[in-house]
Amino acid sequence: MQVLLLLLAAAGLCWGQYNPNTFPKRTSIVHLFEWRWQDIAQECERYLAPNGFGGVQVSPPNENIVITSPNRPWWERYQPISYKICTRSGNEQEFRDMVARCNNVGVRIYVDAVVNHMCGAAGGSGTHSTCGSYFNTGKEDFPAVPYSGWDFNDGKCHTGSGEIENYGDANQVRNCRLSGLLDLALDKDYVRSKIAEYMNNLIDMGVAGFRLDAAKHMWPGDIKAFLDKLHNLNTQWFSEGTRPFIYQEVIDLGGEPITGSQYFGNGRVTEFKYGAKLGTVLRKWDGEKMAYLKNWGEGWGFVPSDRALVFVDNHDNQRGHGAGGASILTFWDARLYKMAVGFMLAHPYGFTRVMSSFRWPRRFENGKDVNDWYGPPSNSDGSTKAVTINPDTTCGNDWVCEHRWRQIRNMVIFRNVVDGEPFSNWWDNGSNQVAFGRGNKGFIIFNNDDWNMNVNVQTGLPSGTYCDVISGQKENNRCTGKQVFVSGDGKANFQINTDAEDPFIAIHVDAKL
Ligand code: QV4
Ligand code: CA
Repeated sequence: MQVLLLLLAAAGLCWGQYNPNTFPKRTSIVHLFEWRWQDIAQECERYLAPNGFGGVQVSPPNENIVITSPNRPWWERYQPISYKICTRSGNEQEFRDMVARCNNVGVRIYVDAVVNHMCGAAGGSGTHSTCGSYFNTGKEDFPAVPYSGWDFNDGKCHTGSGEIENYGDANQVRNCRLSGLLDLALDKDYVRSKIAEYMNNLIDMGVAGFRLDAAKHMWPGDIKAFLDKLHNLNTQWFSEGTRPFIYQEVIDLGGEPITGSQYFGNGRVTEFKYGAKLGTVLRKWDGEKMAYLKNWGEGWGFVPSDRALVFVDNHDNQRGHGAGGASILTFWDARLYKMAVGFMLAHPYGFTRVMSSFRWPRRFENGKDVNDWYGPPSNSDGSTKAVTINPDTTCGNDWVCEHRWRQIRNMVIFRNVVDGEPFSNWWDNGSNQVAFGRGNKGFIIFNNDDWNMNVNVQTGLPSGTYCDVISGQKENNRCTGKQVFVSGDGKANFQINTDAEDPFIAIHVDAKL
């Protein structure tokens, strides 16, 4: 029996909360930031499933405060009022419909769980919430949960302001208020039970896992206590005994007492060094160059691959919130961004999340984007606009839909094709021209130098003609973009000029003629 369990563990069949619970050979998820549930349901059916996406991270589905100054910022959704499924993205019935329809086409739903706190202390009292539930921040009263003054940390926080003042003090970070947000007393079994009840409600609807917002601000042991109360996933879509996937938002860029590794017992952690460093390398800041990416991953001081959730940018650092700073690449820097996402999806390290954003009127004053608060595209009554699809398959209504960009979508497919294959055949020119393969299934090559590239390198692939999936793809047994000829010895010639629309080429066995 023990031997059997060991074998099962070795085969990766029971890695519990670390396993994203995606369909086999669906290896990435996409964050559809601020999308409505009805749009996500359609996207699962018409785009995500056919293109091999494994799942969707959705914005917080629970009732939040309505903020009118500024006018409906995106961040109001990080200020919970209750655990009713009722937001600008839709109501509970729409949420249920989305979960079922996505699961039915093999696309999983991951919920952004905001459970460290309720709304800001200055929220006031009234029914200015997305479902009209009454609350009173002065009394710390949230009757729709219900939570009362007893359920918040307050007394456990020892800073003068009641705020987190020093990230060098782990007690403050966990027991004081983050940006004035009323901090829940997660050491109380009652609070843990309410959180578990909320998450179990979602699990029973069919969600596959959770992003734990602000996990750094919760004690790992408190998180474990509410996770231990969670149900197994719904057997309508998951096999018996499946645990929810857990990834915790812990910003660990080094130099603080709180580290990502303290949270490994609960699940994966977000590896924020990943996007910060990759952006620095591609921008060639701090003397970095792509040749140094040879030992990308743990070699760069990142958490172990099987504990990492990785991304180039997220909803915070794409607009200067959270961590990462100026090096973070986003859709605003499209050419470098596509290279970064391409590199991430080709590289075996971590479980990958693709960002999908909305456009906002970015405006810098003294180096800060004064419009960083802008909420999703919305109508005059505040309702979120639909994601419309243009004839060329891009999105309308100011939805950026990076996940639909050909280069990014095709690299999501690339990652699925090379799943399980080793990192192999690294090549570099000592500067910013680099290449690597994934066993004998795929190969990618970049030219981020200021001069043209013309090289013969070992791809590790079987001989034949391959379609580059960056400049085009394989359609009706022909290539719509560049072609690459791999000879009998596995070598191929690659030419990438500095004026190329995208200075990288990727080929894989499913795009072979
Ligand atoms: C303001 C003042 C405070 C004051 C308070 C008084 O700034 O000094 O104490 O009023 O009530 C918003 C406003 C912020 C405001 C606060 C409370 O920006 O000015 O405080 O609301 O009303 C998002 C946004 C925050 C936003 C928050 C809640 O990024 O700006 O705060 O939502 O609406 C750290 C954490 C990490 C966090 C990251 C941003 O370690 O966990 O900062 N990331 C996650 C989410 C993020 C979210 C939160 C956590 C909070 O990814 O989107 O913050 O849930 O690095
Ligand atoms: Ca806390």
